[in-house]
Amino acid sequence: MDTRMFKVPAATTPGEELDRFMAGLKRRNPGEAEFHQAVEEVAKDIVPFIHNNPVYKDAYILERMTEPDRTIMFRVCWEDDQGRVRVNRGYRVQMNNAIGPYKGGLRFHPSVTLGVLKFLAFEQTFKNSLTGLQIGSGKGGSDFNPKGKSDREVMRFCYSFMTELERHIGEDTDVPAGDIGVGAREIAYLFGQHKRMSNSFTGVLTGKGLSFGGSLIRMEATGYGAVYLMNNMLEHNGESIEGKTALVSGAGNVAQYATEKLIELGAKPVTLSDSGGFIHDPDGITRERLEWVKELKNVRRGRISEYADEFGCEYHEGLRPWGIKCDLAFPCATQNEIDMEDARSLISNGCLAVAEGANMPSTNEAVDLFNESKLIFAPGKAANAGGVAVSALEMSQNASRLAWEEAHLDDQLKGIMKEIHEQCVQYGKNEDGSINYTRGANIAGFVKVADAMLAYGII
Ligand code: NDP
Ligand code: 2IT
Repeated sequence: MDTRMFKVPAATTPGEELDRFMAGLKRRNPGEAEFHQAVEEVAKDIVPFIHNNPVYKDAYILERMTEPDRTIMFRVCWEDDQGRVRVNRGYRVQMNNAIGPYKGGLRFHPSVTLGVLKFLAFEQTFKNSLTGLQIGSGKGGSDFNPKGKSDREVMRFCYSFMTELERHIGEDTDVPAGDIGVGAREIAYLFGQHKRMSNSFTGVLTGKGLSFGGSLIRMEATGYGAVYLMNNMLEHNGESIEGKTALVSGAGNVAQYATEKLIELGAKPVTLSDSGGFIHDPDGITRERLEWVKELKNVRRGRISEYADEFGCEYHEGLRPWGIKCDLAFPCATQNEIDMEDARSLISNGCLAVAEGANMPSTNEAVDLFNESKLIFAPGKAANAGGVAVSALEMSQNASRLAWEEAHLDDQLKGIMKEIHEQCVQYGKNEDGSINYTRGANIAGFVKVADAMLAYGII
């Protein structure tokens, strides 16, 4: 790339520098709204920070961090059960490997575009840095929709997807994992095809089944980690999780295990959702009902509306849960599921704290509103880092061909989330003593990667 594209005239204020930086980014990445949004959320904190730390500014670190090391796009052909030829698009964005091999999930969802994956890969840079482990950042996936497909169709798609991806990944190069639409079933098909093609059994994917190199706690890690971080934030404010009413959105991997940990810690989760709407169970989702949801979503692959039929509670079609009165909120479905209006209702209903289990579930306007209010807000890059952290622990176990015990892994996860909380406090303290976790996570995540990039020279 011609670095002159990044040259900006000397600016006087961080505000002007931010405007110029964002104008350049939008010009170079037209039409990628989610990527613009994710970068802007970070740049709002980083541009003023590097204004005061010119060593990063002079080396164009933020400009380099927003340009992926490489993006790979490829055709994925497969045959459906009717014998028809189907064509999807596959991607892998290898964002930044300054502090470790590229690491991040694969998303299979019809809404996947290059811009969506660039936003996710960019978030991953900061998140992975915050874990304190040796993992760089990446993200990939496809516009393939697993919904309504048979197991064999999903298998054929995964084989075809991996047939191209295999040459680009490796345990020391790039280690994909799951995300929306990619769970235990898909990872197993992908790993099986990689093993066959490469004639090697390595930790090239995480989130694997326990019988072929998977780690205990990985399945639970994102949801549990979000609740651990919430616990850290509440304790920091002299509060606790016990007895709190919680809204959870989503009904997939992250939502299920956030709900499980909330129940275990004595909170009362009252909602779950999917793309059809949300259920409201005012007495609290019990362990038994949660087990039913796991079977519904992971085995039968049904809709959350069936919960309302089964247990006789309300189902709100086409709506999101944020209007229900609560103490805590855990958005665990997808990006931009909390807008200004949702943020306003959470605040005016007295919600104490929000921890983002999903990636970028709040719009930038909603994030600003949360941070200007008394509500305690943890961005996804801090709150959902437990998943990728345990993925890194899976990589360590694979490299040493050992399997660690559940209690040991859970302790490590708790320790990592506590450490993330401390980094946010260190870099995000406001003058009145409150914590801006968004700024804390952005700056702490940035510094580690930026220092490595500076050390390498101009790469
Ligand atoms: P799953 O596929 O297991 O579940 C996703 C859930 O979100 C489903 O209930 C799904 O409903 C809902 N959802 C997905 N897309 C939309 C949409 N466009 N509108 C409304 N609802 C939607 O994914 P995960 O639980 O793994 O991921 C959830 C979020 O957490 C994502 O943002 C992901 O990036 C993030 N995350 C995941 C990690 C992991 O380890 N899995 C780690 C860190 C973050 P439906 O079935 O109707 O589509
Ligand atoms: O967004 C994420 O952090 C994930 N989907 C998990 C990535 C991973 O490599 O475990």
